[in-house]
Parts: sequence; structure tokens; C-alpha cells
Amino acid sequence: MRIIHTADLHLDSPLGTNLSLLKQKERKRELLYNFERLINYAKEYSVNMIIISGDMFDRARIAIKTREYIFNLINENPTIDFALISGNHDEDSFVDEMEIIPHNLKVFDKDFSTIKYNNIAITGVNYCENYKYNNLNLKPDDINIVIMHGDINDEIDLKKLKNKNIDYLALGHIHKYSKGEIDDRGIYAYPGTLEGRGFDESGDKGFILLDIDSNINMKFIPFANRKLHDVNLNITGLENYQDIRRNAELKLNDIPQDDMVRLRLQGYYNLDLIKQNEMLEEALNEKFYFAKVSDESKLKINPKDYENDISLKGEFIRSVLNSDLPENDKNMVIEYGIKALLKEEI
Ligand SMILES: [Mn+2]
Repeated sequence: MRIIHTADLHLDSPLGTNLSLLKQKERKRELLYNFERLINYAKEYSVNMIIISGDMFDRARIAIKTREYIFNLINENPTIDFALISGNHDEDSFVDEMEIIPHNLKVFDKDFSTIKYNNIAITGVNYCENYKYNNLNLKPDDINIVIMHGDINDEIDLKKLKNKNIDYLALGHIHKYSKGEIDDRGIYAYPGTLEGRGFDESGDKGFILLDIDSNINMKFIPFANRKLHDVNLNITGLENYQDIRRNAELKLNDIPQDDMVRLRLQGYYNLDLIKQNEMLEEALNEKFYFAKVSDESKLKINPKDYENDISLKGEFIRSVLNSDLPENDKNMVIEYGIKALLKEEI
């Protein structure tokens, strides 16, 4: 048996204010279309089941066109079974509002229940805050897959799942791929989201492919339509905007143009560096689907440089450095003051 394990698709989620309205809509459609791409992959690789470990939707209220699109995809692919539990975001509303549940959509309840495929037992439970671990009784001779939603450091207690004959615990909730051991027999895994939405979901995103014969082989498959990249650039020692831009382009050289990039400027820069972050952001937006520049760099001030500076700038810097301001605030006050003197926007 071959299974895809996915979770946290968060379909129809708002995509934040970073993107233009047009691109927000486009990304929403891309996120939805991922489910169709996933089914196409399943057909191509003879996958028997797609497990969705909760948070398939972002909220309990699902747009009718989204519901219908997903419902039809499931309904039109009867050779694939879909095992779906609800997560903390989507409650039960997708299934609750269906007049007929397609026979290949396997849904679960508030307590553990099992569906069997020969000696493979798929057990699932909808999200809750207090799982009834005592009601989870799995046969030692079966290959046992258990589907749950939650954080293993919070509502899911891995200790209570030890020695329960679990072979694979298909988890959802954490948006980054990770895996670990439950006991001598079983492992748990989070596939992460299928596609990153914000820069807090950067890096490879995809699903887990399980091949089951006498044992379980698992493999992470990167699948996102676009990848988000969170890249640091140290600007210490750089002298002007062109310098920053060259270094940025060098650093981002290998990133495909359809991807999304956040460039974080870091390090310490000299007072005479004029950064032109908006111009840099514009230039990067021409190269990539979306780019954003976050300036986290700090001004480097050497008080000795201004000991004998008789200009207004020198006078200003000396008076701030000698003031009672907290050390952290001094550089910020100097930076804004200097920018004001240079008639720059603050
Ligand atoms: Mn969740």
C-alpha cells in the first residue's frame, strides 16, 4: 500500500498584507490547485490513500466554491481513499455540511476509530484538547497507522502513546517537516504545510510518501509550487547602494525567479552609507515573483571619530553619546538625527 501523508493545507487562508491584492488572489488559487496537483501525483505514482492530518481548511467557514472544488476532486477520484481528520482550525464543518459523503472520503470522530485494509489498520481521531488515550487499542500483529492533530509538546502526550503498537503516527499542526521516535516500534512525523504562505514558512515544503509492505518506508517529497526564501545579507563594510545590490544579487543568484524572497540586511554599517532599501526592493521585485527587504542592520558609531569633529553632526553625536540615554537607544537617536540632518526620510 502506498500512502501520501499531508496536513495543514490551510486552504482559503488570508495571505497577509505583503502581497498585492492580485497576487494574494493568485496565491490563494495556487494553494487550492496544490490539492489537484497532489491527486495527479497520487494517480501517477499509484498512491492508494491520501491522509490529511487536520487543518485542511483555514477556518470553520469555508467558501462554497472552495468546498465544491475539493468535494468534486475527491468524488471524481474514487480509486484514491482520503482519510481526513479535523484540526484546531477547521473543526468538522467540511463534512458536516455535505449531503452525501463520498465513499472514498474516510472521516473520523471525537474518539479513536479504525478502518482496515487487510492487515493495515488506519486509526484516526478529530482534534481535541484531551485525547482519550485509554481508548486506543491496536492489535500487535497489524501495521498500525494513527492520525492525530496537535503539538507533541502540548495537547499530544507521546508518553501515553508508547507501547501501543503504533508503527506510524501521522501528525498535523506543526508547519515544518519533522520526525522522531515514539518507542522501539513506532515513529511519528509532521509533513509540514504543503506550501509556505509567509516567510515564517520558508524552505522546502511538501508531503511524506509512505511505502508499506512488511514494514514502512517513508520519504519527504518537496512539492510546493513556489518556495519562500529567508536570506540574510551582512552589509558590514559595504560602501554604497550599488555595493549592497551587487552583494544581494550574488547571494540570491541560485533562487528561481518564480520564488519569493525576503532579504534581511544585517551587520553594522557606517554612518555615510546611504542604503536605498526601497530601490533595492524594487530591483529584486523585478527579478522574483515577490521580494521584500527587511533592514535589521545597525549603525556602527565610533565615538573617537567625532571627538574633534566641529561640524553640527559632530556636535550632535557627541551630545548623544555623552547623554544619559540607555546604550541601545543612543545609536538609534544618532541614526535618526543624522538622517534628519541629511534631509532623508525617517
Ligand atoms: Mn493546527
